[in-house]
Amino acid sequence: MPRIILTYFDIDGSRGETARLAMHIAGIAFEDRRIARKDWAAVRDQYPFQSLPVLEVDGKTIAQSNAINRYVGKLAGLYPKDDWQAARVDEVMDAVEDISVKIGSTFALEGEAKQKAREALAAGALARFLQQLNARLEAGGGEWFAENRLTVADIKCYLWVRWLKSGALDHIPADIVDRHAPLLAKHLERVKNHPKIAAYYAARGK
Ligand SMILES: N[C@@H](CCC(=O)N[C@@H](CS)C(=O)NCC(=O)O)C(=O)O
Repeated sequence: MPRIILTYFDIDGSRGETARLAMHIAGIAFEDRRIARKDWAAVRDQYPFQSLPVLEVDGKTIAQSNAINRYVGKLAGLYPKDDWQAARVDEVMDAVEDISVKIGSTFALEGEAKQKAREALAAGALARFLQQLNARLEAGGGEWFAENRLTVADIKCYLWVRWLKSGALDHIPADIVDRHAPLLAKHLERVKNHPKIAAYYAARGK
């Protein structure tokens, strides 16, 4: 087996978590290297693109979360071999990146500017995005995005929806998913209750 190190921040979510979960589900041994935010500035230049996650396999590194998700997804059997199904997985993962970047751009704002930007997102791009993603899920049969089974797209989407529904984002109503994407709300529960995922978070006390 190759020696695998996944480096990400010390949080149980966001861009590094899909690969972590995929490797846990498949029982792939890896070092879960977690960087504290306070240490980041000192080590940032060691990493390609000065960002995380980064995956190291037998001493060679690769960055960019979706590239990592595809690679790990293939190792874990959670990425389709069929090209069309694989493209459907890629579409969802890239779309989640797009909307995450849009939401992320509001983090630098303060006060009224942040409120306005978030309310505009909630009423516009985010609502539309949720409806589109809901439609994609429906096109895949309603339960999973591709191949009628769990793939890395489901994991990535689950993590993003979990974040949205957590109420952690000021000025974005926590019920936005239920209102615009009822299938995604059910999908969240489906992925959350996957035995390996439920056991993983239970072991982490989450
Ligand atoms: N397109 C990149 C974005 C990576 C990214 O922005 N990562 C964030 C954490 S989720 C990061 O490293 N932030 C630290 C910084 O920008 O200094 C990917 O998908 O991996």
